Amino acid sequence: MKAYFDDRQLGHKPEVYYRGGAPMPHPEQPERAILIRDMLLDNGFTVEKPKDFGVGPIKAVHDPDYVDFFVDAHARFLIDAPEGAMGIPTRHPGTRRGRCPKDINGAMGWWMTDTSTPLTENTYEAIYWSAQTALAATADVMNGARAAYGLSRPPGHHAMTDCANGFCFFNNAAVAAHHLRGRWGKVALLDVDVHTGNGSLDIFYDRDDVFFCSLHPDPSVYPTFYLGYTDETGEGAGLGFTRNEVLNMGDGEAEVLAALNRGIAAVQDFGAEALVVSLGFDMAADDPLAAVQVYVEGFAEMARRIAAMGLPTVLIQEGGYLGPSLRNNAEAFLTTFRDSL
Ligand code: SP5
Ligand code: ZN
Repeated sequence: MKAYFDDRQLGHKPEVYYRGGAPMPHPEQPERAILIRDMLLDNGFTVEKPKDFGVGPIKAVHDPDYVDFFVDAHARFLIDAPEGAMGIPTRHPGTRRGRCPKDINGAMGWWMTDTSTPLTENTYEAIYWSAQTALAATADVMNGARAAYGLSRPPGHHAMTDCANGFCFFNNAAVAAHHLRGRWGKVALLDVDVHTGNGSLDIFYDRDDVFFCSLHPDPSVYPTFYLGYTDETGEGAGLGFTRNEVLNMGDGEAEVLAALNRGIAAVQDFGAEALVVSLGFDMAADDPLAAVQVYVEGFAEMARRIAAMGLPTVLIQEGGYLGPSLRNNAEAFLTTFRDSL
């Protein structure tokens, strides 16, 4: 199983975001990716740079104007902001009626729904190559590899077709899932990051060709807030093709693995021919954003069960923050997955 990563993904450098009304150190740091990349190399993985698949596959799941906005957004923001400042919106439209203004502060609020996706000098380059990394892993699987891992960073699963949130800009896993449709008719996206894959849910909500299942605690308690409830099962042609496996805060491995089994069964009932996994390690008990309690052996067991599905599989990195066990958990999941193929 090959892995993909590009150093340009390190260029996004968020410092703070606002939580509970206060600026907090931003957990989504470039060191996360360095730590996982070094672990991969120490374990004999080949880590390749992605080739450039262009902006087309990104615009296949995102509003083209949303994608283009990021190209020069930080440069435009700096015209009237102090040198080195991060672009964080403070005003939001609250509706899609209306228009995106030319004013950069208005435009930031149009395309972002929270303060956790600050624009920094090289944010566009980082999110572009994060998506290319996902596409390289996807292409590898489309070309016949049983599985591939995209060390995407910044993460993607909170990003919707036209708005950034939850540390996410381009929805790497959604780009991958849609791209897989170029070879397979039925694709599943299984999201085991501890947070709701609200962006992925939204992108595929009315589609019957990509089945989406996310595991996460009650969204009203652990704040994805707006999406991820059990009764959200899709709409229109997509009715029955979305599934939320809702956990409780503090759940242990038994509950998480039981939810995973239900998710796997649902993916199999759908008849998936290929699989994308939104792979967060923030289910860890000691993650800085901890909400449930998975330990190193739990991650290995998740890997075994997902690998045992026997599907062509693209693993896309999502969350998982700089806690004491991040490296061990990533190592347990990825080496066990590789050794189970
Ligand atoms: C990709 C990803 O993992 N995005 C995460 C977005 C998380 N936003 C919610 C953070 C709420 C944190 N509550 C934390 C309690 C820490 N003690
Ligand atoms: Zn997460």
